[in-house]
Amino acid sequence: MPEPAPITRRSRVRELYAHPLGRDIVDSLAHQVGRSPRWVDNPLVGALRLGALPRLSGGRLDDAFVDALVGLLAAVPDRPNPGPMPLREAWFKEAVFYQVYPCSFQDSDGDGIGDLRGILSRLDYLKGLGVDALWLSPIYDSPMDDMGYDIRDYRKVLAEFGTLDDLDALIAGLHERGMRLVMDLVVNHSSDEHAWFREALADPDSPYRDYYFLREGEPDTPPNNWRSFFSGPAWRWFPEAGVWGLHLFSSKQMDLNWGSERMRADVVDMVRWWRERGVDGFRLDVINLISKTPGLPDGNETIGALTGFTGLEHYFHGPRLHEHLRQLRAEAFDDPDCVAIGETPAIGAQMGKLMVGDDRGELDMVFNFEHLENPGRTRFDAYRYDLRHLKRYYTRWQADYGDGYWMSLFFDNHDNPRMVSKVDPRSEHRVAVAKLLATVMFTLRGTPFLYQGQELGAVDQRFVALDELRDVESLNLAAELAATGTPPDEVFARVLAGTRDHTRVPMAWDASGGFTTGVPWLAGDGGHAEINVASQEGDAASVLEWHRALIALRRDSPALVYGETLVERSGSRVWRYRRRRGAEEYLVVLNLGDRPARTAPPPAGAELLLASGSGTGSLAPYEARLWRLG
Ligand code: TEU
Repeated sequence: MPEPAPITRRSRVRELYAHPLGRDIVDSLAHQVGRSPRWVDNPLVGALRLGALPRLSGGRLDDAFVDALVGLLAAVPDRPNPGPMPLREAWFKEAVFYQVYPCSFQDSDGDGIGDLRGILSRLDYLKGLGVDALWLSPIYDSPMDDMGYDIRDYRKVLAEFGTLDDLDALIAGLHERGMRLVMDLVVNHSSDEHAWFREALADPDSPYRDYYFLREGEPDTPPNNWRSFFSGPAWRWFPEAGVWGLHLFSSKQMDLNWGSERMRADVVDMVRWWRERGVDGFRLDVINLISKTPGLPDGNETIGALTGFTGLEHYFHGPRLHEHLRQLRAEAFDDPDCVAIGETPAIGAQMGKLMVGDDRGELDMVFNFEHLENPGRTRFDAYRYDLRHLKRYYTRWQADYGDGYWMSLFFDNHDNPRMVSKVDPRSEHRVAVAKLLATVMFTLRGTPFLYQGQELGAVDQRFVALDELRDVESLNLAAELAATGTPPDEVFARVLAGTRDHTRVPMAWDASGGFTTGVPWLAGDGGHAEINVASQEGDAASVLEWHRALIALRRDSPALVYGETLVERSGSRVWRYRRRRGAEEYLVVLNLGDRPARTAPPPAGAELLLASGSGTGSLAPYEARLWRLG
């Protein structure tokens, strides 16, 4: 394959689109402004030169934007297409993962905060559901400014969660049951209370000084114009040391400098230490953000306005990202059985492939987020999610990811409201929507990741006031909106639409809660008292039993794990696809809307395995059906 020509101002839009990063950027911009990326296929659009975009966009894009784009693509070398790669089998492709949010899963000592002993006591429930691997959100020692994503000591367990002995017991408990443990690895930043940071701040000559981005200066002028994901500037002034410190997230989450070789070596040591404790893999928090453009130049204002995050182009896919990931893989997760899942906000399919390709030696899977919102929408918009977007998105991704790349499949996590509520908040549709989403997750190609409570069809919490919320992102956003004069009821409505606390409420084990004997740290039960484990267990019509059935089926069906995906033609409101491997074949038919829909019957001889409605004739609203064809 010839090396593609470098992208310059004279390049054409179609050349930009042929570059992996360029393509993702175009797709993502199209997504943000609510347009189909297919406009690039129009020969007139494809022939446009990048340098002409400012004039043609009527001022929405400026010259600085084009320069930023060109600079970005130059910093990320393209790679020749590796050609077809064989399908590699692996435990983590066959496994069902389940994310536990430690604060809210099970409290064992009545302090209202979930803990490791509590999780241990629920392993049989998870095993019974068919879960193979548990992903634990951070349990490390932390001041909990961002619920543990601000780590004070990477080798210690937060006292409220238990001890290292409890963690060892959890690992043993999982392994005895044939299950595995994936830990959250948060190394884009550490807490400002981490010993490295305290030493770096206290002593300009400390070897830890270059573990972070600390810049001397004046209290009124931050070193650049970057914005934090959690509102406000990405810089905090430390008057005691006369320095600014970079924090892309909260002001207590200081970004680590991956340019420091010693810092990287310390991270590798720490990861190896966890590996030796028996951990089977890692979910790498915001791992695509670790490499920053040297010199930390100002972000382009147009990109800032389009994305809401000024500076993004200088770190979302930085110049040394792939080098750092390869080092981490080679030195810390050299065992192919140790799974590495990257959490990668703001990247698209092509950049994802650069990290997970079997030829890359980097990660095994990434979490992308574009399917979680409809085009033109953000998490803080209150709207009904249109499932036709999900169909388009997954159809595209499944076709684009050949055998050499593997996808993660997920809807709920600790950073997003419940997908069921976003699709249709009306309680009469809850069960059908939850079953439809589960059907997609367990029958498409990719590894399913359940989030606690999703298996029950849990819905958003009905918070009634701002003071019920605990999440730093929500509270900062509320303060920012209030400061710009937004009326209080509007502030609350906006924050409520997207608050991460919706999914952080305690797990509902029975009608009275069952999470704690004390007062829960965050009020709520994930919806109504009737959505709980006890009321669904053994009820064949329940969302929980639907999950159990699908998971069991997937376990025994290589076609559902490794098979090719063949999308059938249908009206836009219906999604039909087959999964096939050798002689084994399945057909999935889904009604994506809230009205009945007609669809062709399955081929003669098909055996109906599961239906969330009647299984014959027209599809009921959101009905999901699954047939075995051969
Ligand atoms: O999340 C990163 C991330 O980009 C988001 O999902 C984030 O919650 C939000 O959208 C920013 O606007 C990871 C963790 O999952 C999250 O809980 C942490 O707060 C964050 O990183 C920082 O560690």
